[in-house]
Amino acid sequence: NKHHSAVLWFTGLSGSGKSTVANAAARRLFDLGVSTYVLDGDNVRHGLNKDLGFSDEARKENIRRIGEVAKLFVDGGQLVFTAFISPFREDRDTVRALLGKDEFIEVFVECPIEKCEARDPKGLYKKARAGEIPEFTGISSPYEAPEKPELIVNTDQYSVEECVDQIIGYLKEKNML
Ligand code: GGZ
Repeated sequence: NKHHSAVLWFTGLSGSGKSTVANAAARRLFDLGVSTYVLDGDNVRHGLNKDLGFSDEARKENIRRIGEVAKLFVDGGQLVFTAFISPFREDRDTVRALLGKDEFIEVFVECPIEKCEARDPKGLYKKARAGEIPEFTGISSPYEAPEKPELIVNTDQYSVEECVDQIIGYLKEKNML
């Protein structure tokens, strides 16, 4: 079960499917005998980063800390998935620079905002439209799509399992599995 340690850094809008695809990929890798760890809002924003909100500065600090934690996991030999909006290109590039070459794999979880808004699994877009959530990504706070991500998975056109296939395919192609 040799694999190269790295972080697969998912970025995309709320409701684009980052956590869903990351968890499905982790599950598939587990079945292949590869241990992974998924960092997402459930285990980071509710714990380590529960002091942070959603201002630009708070998001920057959120991503900085997640980058540092991801680096620790990578140093420990893990394949780690992170699933955060990470809306700012500069903050993602700072994490990229923190990690070694080939250790940071930026995965753009692409989905049109109209589709994310139609899914609205937590009713947050509805609240944001009603002005009940200030600074909501894609509505009243920016999202800067990656310019040169290592990988793009489109959750509008492909199923979760097809997106996982693309991720596993990438890792195999790079001899990481
Ligand atoms: C965006 C928000 C906001 C605002 C709460 N803007 O769909 P979700 O619920 O589960 O994912 C979103 C999550 C975003 O947290 P991240 O840590 O990924 O964001 S960032 O990387 O920008 O720091 C959403 C919920 O938190 N949420 N308020 N204003 N998403």
